[in-house]
Amino acid sequence: MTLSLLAMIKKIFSEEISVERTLVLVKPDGVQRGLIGEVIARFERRGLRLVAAKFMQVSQSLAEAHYAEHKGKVFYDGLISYITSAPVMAMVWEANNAVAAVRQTVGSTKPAESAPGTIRHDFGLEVGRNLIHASDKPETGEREVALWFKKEELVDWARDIDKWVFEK
Ligand code: IDP
Ligand code: MG
Repeated sequence: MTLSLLAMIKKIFSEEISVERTLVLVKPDGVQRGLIGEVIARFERRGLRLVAAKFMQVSQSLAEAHYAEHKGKVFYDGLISYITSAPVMAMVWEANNAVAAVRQTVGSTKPAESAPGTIRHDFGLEVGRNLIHASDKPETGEREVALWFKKEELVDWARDIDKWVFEK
């Protein structure tokens, strides 16, 4: 009891690090253009740990639930038809502060404004064909992972190299 309280206090005051899970989708354009492997390679070599993956056709209801925050916007209908137009590769990646790290590797929403070296910059030109989705906040990551994957599809595992990727 005392020990776990101590551990909690230590965690709150000593570090900003938190293990996060983030949802990544290779969108239909990324799949059609043969970029699934490229996207996976970038997250793998950065050190993130894969927790789940499935190749799937997105239903209308899943698309609407996923993009609920954009309902009513001018691009909403186009966005729903884009994401349901062909299969996607849905994945969950995990790391300390994974959400921000993955968004950084993905690049800005508009490929034309994304930094060189990011996925959206290196493979895209237009916002309506920006190849990839990544959760934007830790809370969004939790919500989206739960929306796209059942609990039993998420694999809890450790890698032998984790100590060479994560300091703590
Ligand atoms: P994000 O994917 O970087 O989080 P959001 O603002 O959440 O960006 O928008 C969700 C998705 O909606 C974008 O990735 C893009 O596919 C699409 N989108 C956003 N803004 C526009 C737009 O102005 N025109 C067309 N599509 C858009
Ligand atoms: Mg978003």
